[in-house]
Amino acid sequence: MTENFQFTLDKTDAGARLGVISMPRGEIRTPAFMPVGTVGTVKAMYLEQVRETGADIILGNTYHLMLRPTAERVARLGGLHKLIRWEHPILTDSGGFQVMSLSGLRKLDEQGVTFKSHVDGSLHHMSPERSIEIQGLLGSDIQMQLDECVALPAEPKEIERAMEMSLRWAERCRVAFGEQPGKAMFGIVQGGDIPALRIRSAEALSQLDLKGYAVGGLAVGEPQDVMLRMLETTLPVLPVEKPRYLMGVGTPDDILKSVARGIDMFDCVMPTRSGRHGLAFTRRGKVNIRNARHAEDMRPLDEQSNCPASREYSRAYLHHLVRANEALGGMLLSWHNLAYYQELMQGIRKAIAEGRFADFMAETMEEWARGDL
Ligand code: PRF
Repeated sequence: MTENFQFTLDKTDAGARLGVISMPRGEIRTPAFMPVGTVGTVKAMYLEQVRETGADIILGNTYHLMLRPTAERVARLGGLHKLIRWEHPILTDSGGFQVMSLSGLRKLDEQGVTFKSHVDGSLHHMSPERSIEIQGLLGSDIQMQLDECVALPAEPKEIERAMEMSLRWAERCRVAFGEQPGKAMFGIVQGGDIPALRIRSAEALSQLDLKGYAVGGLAVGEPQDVMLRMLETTLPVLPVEKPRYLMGVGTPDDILKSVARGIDMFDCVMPTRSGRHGLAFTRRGKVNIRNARHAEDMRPLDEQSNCPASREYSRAYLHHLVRANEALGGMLLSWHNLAYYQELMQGIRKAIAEGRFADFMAETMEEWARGDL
C-alpha cells in the first residue's frame, strides 16, 4: 500500500504486460477486469461476493450517480465507498459516454454537454470541470476525463472534431483535477478507426503526463479486427510506464486479444448483463442456460471452479430459475460470470509471470472452441 498512485510493470511476455497499481485504498493486479457498478451496485451481487471472485477495483458512473442520488448527497453521506461498503479502489467514468447512450435531448459543444435526465426529464449541464468535481464528490480513486465518443461508422471530419475537442477537455480536466496524491486522472484516446487520428490523440495526451491512459471510442460498432488494429496503432505511442485501460471491453476473446497487444485494464457490463439474461461464460465457451438441453442436466456449469454458483448449482436448476424469471437465476449467473472473468484474468497474470502467455492464449481459445461439456 502506498500514499501515492504508482504503477509497477513487472514483466512483459508476448506483448502482454504484468503489473500492479498501488494506491492508498489497495492494489490492483494487472491485467485487471473491473466489474461495472453503474448506480452504486454491481447488479444482483453482494460486494463481498464481487471481492471474493478476485476483483481489486470496481467501476461507477458519474452520469447515473449525479442524477440519483446526486453527487452532493453521496458526499454528505460520506462518499461512495462508505455508502456502498466497498473499501477498495473505485474508478468512475466521466459521464460523456453514458449521456450519449442513455439520455434524451442532448447538446454538445465546447463548453460541455447539456442533456435531459433519463430518470425525471430534468435538464443538466456537465462541463469537463463539473465532471471532475462530481467524481471528486463521489470520492473516486481513478477519475476519467470528459470525452466525446463517436459511434462507428462515422465521417472522418466528425471523428476528428470529437477527438480534438476531447484533447482540449483533457487539458481542462487535468487543471480541474490538480494534484491529488493517492488519486489519479486518466486521459482517453479517441480517433475512431483512423490511425493518424489515434496517433495524434495518443501523442497529445502523452504530453499531458497523466497517471494513466484509456483507449476509448472502440467496441462501438466496428469489427473486432478493426479494434485490434487501432490498439496496435495506439499503444506504441503511449508511455510504457503508465497503465492502459480499454473502455467497455468486452468478451473473454476481446480481452485475451487486447492483453496480447498491451492492455492492462478492462471494464464491461457483459458478465453481469449477460448473466441476468441467462448467458454463461465458461472455460468451454458460451452456454445459453435457457436452452432446453439443460432442463434435466444435474451437472454444474463448471465443477472445477472455486465459485459456488459455478460448482454447486445444477444446470437444471439454473435453467428453471432463468425460465421462471426468478431473481436468483440472474444472481447466480452474474456470480458465475464474474468468477469466470476473474479466473481468466488470474490465468493471464500467472501465464505472463511464467513466460507462457502465448501458449496460454492458444490453449484457452482452443478450449472455448471445443464447446460446452
Ligand atoms: N469514453 C468513455 N467511456 C466509455 C467509452 C468511451 O469512449 C467506451 C467506448 N467503448 C465505453 N465507455 N468516457
